[in-house]
Amino acid sequence: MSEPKPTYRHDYRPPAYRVAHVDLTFELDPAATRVKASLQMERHPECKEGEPLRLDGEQLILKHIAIDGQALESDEYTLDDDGLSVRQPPARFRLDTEVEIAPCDNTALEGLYLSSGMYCTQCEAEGFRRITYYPDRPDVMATYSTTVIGDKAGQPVLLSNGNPVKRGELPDGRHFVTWNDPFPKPSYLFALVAGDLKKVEDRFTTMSGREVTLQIWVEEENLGKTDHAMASLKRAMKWDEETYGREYDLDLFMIVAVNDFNMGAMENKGLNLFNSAAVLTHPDTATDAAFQRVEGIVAHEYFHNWSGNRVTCRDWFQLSLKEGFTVFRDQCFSADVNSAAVKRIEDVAFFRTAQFAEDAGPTAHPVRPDHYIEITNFYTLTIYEKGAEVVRMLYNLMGEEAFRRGSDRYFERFDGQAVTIEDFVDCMAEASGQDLTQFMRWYSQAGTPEIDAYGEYDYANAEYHLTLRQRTPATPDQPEKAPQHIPVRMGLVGTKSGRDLGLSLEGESLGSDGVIHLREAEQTFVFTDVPEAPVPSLLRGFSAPVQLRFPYSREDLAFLLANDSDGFNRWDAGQRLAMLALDDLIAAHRNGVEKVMDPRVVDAFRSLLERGGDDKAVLAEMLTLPSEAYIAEQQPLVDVEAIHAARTFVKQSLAATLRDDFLRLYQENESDEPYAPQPEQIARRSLKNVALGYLMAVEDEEGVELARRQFEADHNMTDVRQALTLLTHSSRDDLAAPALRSFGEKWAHDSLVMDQWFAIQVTRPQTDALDRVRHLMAHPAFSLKNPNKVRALVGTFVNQNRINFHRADGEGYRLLADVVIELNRLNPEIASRLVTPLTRWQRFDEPRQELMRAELERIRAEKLSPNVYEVIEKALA
Ligand code: B3K
Ligand code: ZN
Repeated sequence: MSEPKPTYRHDYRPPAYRVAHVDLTFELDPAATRVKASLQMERHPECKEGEPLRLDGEQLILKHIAIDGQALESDEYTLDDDGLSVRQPPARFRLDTEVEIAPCDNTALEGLYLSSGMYCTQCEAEGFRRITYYPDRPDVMATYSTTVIGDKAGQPVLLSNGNPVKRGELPDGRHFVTWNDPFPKPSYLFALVAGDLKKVEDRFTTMSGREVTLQIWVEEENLGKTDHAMASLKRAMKWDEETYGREYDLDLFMIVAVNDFNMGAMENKGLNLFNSAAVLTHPDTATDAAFQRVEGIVAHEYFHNWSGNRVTCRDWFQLSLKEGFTVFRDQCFSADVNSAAVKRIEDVAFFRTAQFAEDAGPTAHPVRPDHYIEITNFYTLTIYEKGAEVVRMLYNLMGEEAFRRGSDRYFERFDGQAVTIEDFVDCMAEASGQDLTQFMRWYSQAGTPEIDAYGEYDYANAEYHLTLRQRTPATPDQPEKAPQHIPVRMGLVGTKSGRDLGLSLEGESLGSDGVIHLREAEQTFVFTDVPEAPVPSLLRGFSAPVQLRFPYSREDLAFLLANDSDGFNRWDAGQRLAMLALDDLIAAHRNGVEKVMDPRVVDAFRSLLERGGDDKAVLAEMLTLPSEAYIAEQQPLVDVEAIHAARTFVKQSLAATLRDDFLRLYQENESDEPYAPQPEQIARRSLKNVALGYLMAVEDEEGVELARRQFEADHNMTDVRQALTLLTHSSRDDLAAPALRSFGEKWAHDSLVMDQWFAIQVTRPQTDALDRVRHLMAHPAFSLKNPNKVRALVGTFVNQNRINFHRADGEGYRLLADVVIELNRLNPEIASRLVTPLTRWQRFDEPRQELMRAELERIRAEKLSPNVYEVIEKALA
């Protein structure tokens, strides 16, 4: 394989030829599907005559090519590995091609492939070129008419985008359906599904009174697992009408559940394809977290119909235009229909762990990258989650009403077009009258800005002086950074009153939202009329995606944890307080000194447990210690063992001291009412299960008995999974082994539950975890070809079992490299994602660095896909 070449954003040129309309015909066959494409094309008026026509195409066998009905001579076009060029097409013409493809050999799961015997497609970003020759780029938008021909017995259901317009019988037991999609779309939104599927149907009346049919298509045995997705879809449709004024546009909206899928789901026009894990739920098989994830993903894909499909991206560098905005939209939706404070806490906890790590590692890139080798590698936390944080900052800068005006403007002005991030931000600037020039740096500069803050109370003048200094560390390709425009939402909490003091900045009231704007490298803000000494509450609600440090004392943090009016910052104060104690314990562990628990942390937790009145869901979050991954992210050099030991010590100390409180909490939140995925129930279950986690941390007889009983009671998957996890992660193998066995037998038929069974076992802290991974990889329910299995078993182990993945003997690294090497051949997209933990080698001690690099080198020696090649080269640069 020759070295893959990067694509640069600055090389963008508009397409020379446009496609007005496409007619597709598929004659399905596992090994030899025939695809006929008829493209109505025309040369762009600004393009010169004689400009060659370039079409993308990969792994296609060309059977026929004609222009305006005239077969092309072999000297009129050239074929190569990535496509074909037609020498001198006319200004306006019809191009007909026929190709053969082999869905049964497609293990990359891009293009047309088979999943559990069913035909399905994944075209974003560049999968359509594996289906037919086409200008496979998002700025070519066409209407589609698609005829699918299949076997009546094997594929009774034949689906594509839009509305079905014709169906009929064919000889030899075959039949066909023709679908028409009247909305011009880029090729990445094309979809086809054919198989033996059953549907659940519902209806939705849009705000203008149109009736839309909603269908969820699944394998027969999953018919009982669609209620929640359907209810979520209807909620999302309503929410988008109310919040953004956006209504659905076709008469039919379909969701299909697919077992083999590279990511969560895909927003194909009118025909969303979903990883079955992202759509199927049942109280017996899915946890509360899974119910909430399904709701969020269903909404996300639905919201794309406007933010992505009606208005799409000009090129893939603009990916965050649709993804950042749509994640922001789904986050707001979930916040509105569940506990808003908990949603924010969960999102930020994840963001600060995973996106911060990405931003600090060798694959760091801006929200709008400048170049890529393989675009599939850029479906990242930076494009999605940081992109969403950037949109959230715009929302907060502008306020709800101006933001809505800006989004209306964006959708109206660019409907049916493929546009850029500037187009979006321009609409926001026009709607708000704000100058967003400096703000645009959020899209171009990689790396997480670090703010060092300090404050002083001037008693004599009743002033508080707050100085903020920002700096963004160097990232690959970007040694120098300019200051960002950072909105810092804040309050000053009076130490006497425990209340927010009014904020006047140099005499002027800061208004109710309390946002200060940091634009310079260093700025001092002087607050006047501050009647008492305050503790500053900074970056409320995580108002910007930055790392903020302030020299809080533990007393300050305990004070904020008790008094801050901002729920998010109360939680954050607790996390900071725990972090200070953890830092001491990590040092003690490294120095071989006896560990002593900080009583201030115990007191703070005790107050939380005793004060009552808190939202249960938020309380559960406040009682949860920072994860090992987050703690690691905060350390200059990661000492995996010290982190594990310190965190375990804190958990056990809290459990031992506050045992009775946790027991009471557990009992108070037990319930046998029938399961419902409702916020109050979810809150109660999470609080009860957090309490059980503490009780099991010390493994006293009563805690163990509660876990055993909770498992046996078999009330719902949330409770069963937590009980089984705690037993499996405890020293009580006498109880864990039979529980795992009976669970595994009971659910052997349910692939999604078996994924959980894998994940529970491979997160065990005991030293046998790695052997279990190797052992389970031979289990009949495991397959390297199924991305969910790979994620559940290998992904969970390498990302969530840090102590065992980072074993000093390097066996964890070896296991990962072995899997990546195999997957590089089978499914490059999954392989390059899975390898991530190895790319973070700089963060560890010398011996581990060497072991990790050696595995990266071993991978590099293989014949690599562009996906894995790009990541490995960056990691070893
Ligand atoms: N747009 C898809 C992601 C496609 C990834 C392709 N490798 C799902 C989503 O963000 O909604
Ligand atoms: Zn998306």
